[in-house]
Amino acid sequence: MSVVSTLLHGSVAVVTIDNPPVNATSQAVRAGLLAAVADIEADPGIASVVLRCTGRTFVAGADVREFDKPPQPPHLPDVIAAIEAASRPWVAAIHGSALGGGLELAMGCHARIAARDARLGLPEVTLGLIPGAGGTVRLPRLVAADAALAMIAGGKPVTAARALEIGLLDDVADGDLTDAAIALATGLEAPRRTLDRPVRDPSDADAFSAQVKRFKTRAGGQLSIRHAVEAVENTLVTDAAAALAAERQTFLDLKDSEQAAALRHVFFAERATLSDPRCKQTPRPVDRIGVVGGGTMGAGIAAACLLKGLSVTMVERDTEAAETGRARVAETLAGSLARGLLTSDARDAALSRFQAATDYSELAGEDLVIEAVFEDMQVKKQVFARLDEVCAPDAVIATNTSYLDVDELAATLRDPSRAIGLHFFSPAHVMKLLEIVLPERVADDVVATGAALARKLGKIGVLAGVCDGFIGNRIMSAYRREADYLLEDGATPSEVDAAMTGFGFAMGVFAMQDLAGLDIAWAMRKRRAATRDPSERYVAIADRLCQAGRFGRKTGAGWYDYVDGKARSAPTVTEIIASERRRAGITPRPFDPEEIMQRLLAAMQSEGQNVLDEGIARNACDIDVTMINGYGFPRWRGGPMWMRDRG
Ligand code: 3H9
Repeated sequence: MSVVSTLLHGSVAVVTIDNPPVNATSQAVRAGLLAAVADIEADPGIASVVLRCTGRTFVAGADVREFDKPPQPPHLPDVIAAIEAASRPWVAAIHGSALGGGLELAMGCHARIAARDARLGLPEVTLGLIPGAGGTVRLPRLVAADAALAMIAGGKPVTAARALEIGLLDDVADGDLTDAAIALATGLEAPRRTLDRPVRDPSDADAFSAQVKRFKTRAGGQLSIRHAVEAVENTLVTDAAAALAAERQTFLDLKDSEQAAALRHVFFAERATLSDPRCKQTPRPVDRIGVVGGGTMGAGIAAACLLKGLSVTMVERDTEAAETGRARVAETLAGSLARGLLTSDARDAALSRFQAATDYSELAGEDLVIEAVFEDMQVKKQVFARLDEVCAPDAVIATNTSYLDVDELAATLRDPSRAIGLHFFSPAHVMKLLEIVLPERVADDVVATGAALARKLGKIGVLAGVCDGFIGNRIMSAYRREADYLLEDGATPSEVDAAMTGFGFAMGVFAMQDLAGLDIAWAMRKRRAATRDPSERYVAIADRLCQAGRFGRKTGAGWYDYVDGKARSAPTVTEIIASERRRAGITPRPFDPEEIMQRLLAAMQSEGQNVLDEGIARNACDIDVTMINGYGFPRWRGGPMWMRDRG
């Protein structure tokens, strides 16, 4: 069967692309489309054309797997040009997603109609690219330049309703999409070519300049965003042919860039984290979730589940704590409502699926229960014991611990095979990463259940073995330790933080500690002091800060002083660092940002290798995905292990 086929409905030719999984414009599709154009042009009986796809989506873009190989003709811009130049009108019928080259194809058609739940976007920047088949030239001719810039430089798709509102779609279909597209095509007399339209200036010139500036700032070191902005600016002042040529050249240059290779690596790595055969087993049900603990983490987990349509019962120790937990959940959902992420009806529906209780017996009917109580082994063991009593025998019992020994916890259950670690990141309803921690005796279908929950929540699940800190926190501890060494060796907190933000982290390690609070890590260090290897280098600067009551932003002072919420370098900290250097007999020396980053990266990579050697992570890709989605490692650099392996 050909990947592109044509059927006649009266005088309307329906051209169908069938290239699973996402109808990417692979070479065979491009060739098939070009042949279809030629056949249709040669048939005088055809009055108009509908372009549609089978399967779950319209064309989701160019075939990313082809980007590592030399381009094969026919090239997508030429295929789109042939469709646009056709003598009969073509209508794109969009279901699922029209992304990247898929949307460019649709914009080369002479009209567009979409199913109500379709999404349209140009996500190329997220792959280190800009659109390469006319997207930056055609979109600003269909929609105002500000809306075009938001889509091209932001990379986020828009809903069908929004696409209709801004002029990207001609219609939205509620019934059968192909029938509606045929009706639309039948009513069109002549092709209206997008490239013949004038560019649509921004609705507000000043706001547009500010938007351009915002994107350039947000780009940081990511080249694709910067180039995307420049391509739109160029389209507004250049004729279409010159703008197309410039866009194509930039696309080809970026396609071969290190950043695009890194982002492609991340794209495929994120989709492969749950490829373990256990994740493909039939999972246990995960519709009804129990959460023990209504603190920040518990409430965040509850909200994450409610936002994805699950039912949640939260249990707290007393009525007051249950009420506080309920209020936290309601507040989180209100925040999502305010940001337009859900409607008020959906919020009300979510709240109707939620109850906060004080009696563990309320958890008897839940499919999976996650404990999110205080990070203390004894407290967590008590919770597990209660859960073992009340939960159904096949319910999965999960812990949200970020460090503790999940094997030890699992062993407290009569059936340890139903225990698993589900390490969410805060805020749990926002952060994409979910470490699925596998104790030794976990049942295969419990692993599948953890994976199924990650998918349901729209999170990237990464399988991790049991150790202190699993994948992410363990690597994080190693580079934090290295950052402390750097301080003692001569760098300042702000130099380390600036090196990290210069590298692409949103925040440096010391500013981050100030945000999270220094006291929890201090308490942990004190607990572990007795078991510390005395021959290992230990930097006590953070302890000295805590002894001085500097717990971070919440106390107005930590690694920095905070005045009106702004961080300033702190003379007290400078003194503490100097005295610790003297105590350790270290003569400080200057560090440049490159050396700082080299040392932090080397620490991450070497701990990453330990994590691999011990089988805590399945592969290096999972480590990269973890550090990017849980710890702010810049995505466009591909992750620490990718950087190491690229040399
Ligand atoms: C572009 O278009 C450049 C043009 O401007 C210029 C050209 C000249 N290629 O995500 P899923 C695979 S750049 C190859 O789990 P979902 C994916 O690896 C492109 N393969 O499904 C996975 O494979 P496997 C711009 C692709 O339902 C399977 O499909 N477009 C591609 O959660 C299912 O993927 C994009 O960036 C691809 N383009 O989400 C869109 N896309 O089964 C990227 C997916 O072996 N794609 N695969 O693991 C997506 O955003 C999502 O896949 C989509 C479906 C929303 C479509």
